[in-house]
Amino acid sequence: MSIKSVKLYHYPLSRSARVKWLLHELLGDGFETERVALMQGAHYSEDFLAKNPNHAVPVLDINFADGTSKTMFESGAMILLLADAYKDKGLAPAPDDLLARADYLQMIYFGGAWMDMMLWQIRLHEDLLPEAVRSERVSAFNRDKFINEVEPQLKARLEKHAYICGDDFTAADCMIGQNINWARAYKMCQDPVFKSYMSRVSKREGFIKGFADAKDFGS
Ligand SMILES: N[C@@H](CCC(=O)N[C@@H](CS)C(=O)NCC(=O)O)C(=O)O
Repeated sequence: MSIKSVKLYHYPLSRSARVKWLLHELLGDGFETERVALMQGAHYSEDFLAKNPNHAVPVLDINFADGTSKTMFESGAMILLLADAYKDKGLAPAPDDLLARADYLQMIYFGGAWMDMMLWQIRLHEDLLPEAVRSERVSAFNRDKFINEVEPQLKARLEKHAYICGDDFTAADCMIGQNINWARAYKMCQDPVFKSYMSRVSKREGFIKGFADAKDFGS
C-alpha cells in the first residue's frame, strides 16, 4: 500500500520538527502543514482532540492510495512509517537487513523515549510547570543523567561515523538530531563533536526547511 498524501499538524521547534524535517527529506515540499497554535490552546479544541486525545503535536493525517486513511500521533512511529513508506529515498535500512535495522530501531526508540524523557523533565522543571511545582533536584538529576550517560554514547558514535547509524544519513538522524538541537538549547551536548554534527546536518535542505520557522517558537 502506498501513501497518496500527508498533512502534518506542527508547532515550530517542537517534537513535530522531527517529522517535518524527515518529510522535507523525503518529499521536498510535497506535503501539507498546519500550524497548531499551542500557545493559544488550539490543541485542546474538539477537532484536535479527536485526532490526538493527548493534545500534542505532531499529528499526521495520511491518505493512502487505495482510498483508506489514518490519523497518527507519536513522532517516533511517524518517522519509522514514513522512512519505510518512501524506501526508495534510502533513509531506513531494509526490513530484512536485521543487523542495521536493530541499530536503527534502537536509536529511534532511544531518541523518542529515553532521551526525550530526560529533556522533557528538564523542560517541565525549568520552564513549564508553575514555580511552586518545579523541582531543581529533578531537573539536576536529569541533566546529570543526560550528560553522563547519554552524551558519551552519542559522542562515541559520532567520533566514528558522520551520522547516528553510520556513514549515511538516516531517519534516525531526524530523531536524534532534533534531540541534540533541543539539548543544546539547554546548554548540554556542548562537546565539539555535537557542534560539528549539527553543523553537518543543518546544511541539509530538509533541515533548513524543517526548521525555517524556528523563530516563531513561542508565538
Ligand atoms: N511522545 C509524543 C510527545 C508529543 C508532545 O509532547 N508534543 C508537545 C510539543 S513538543 C505538545 O504538543 N505538547 C502540548 C501538550 O502536551 O499539551 C511524540 O513524540 O509525538
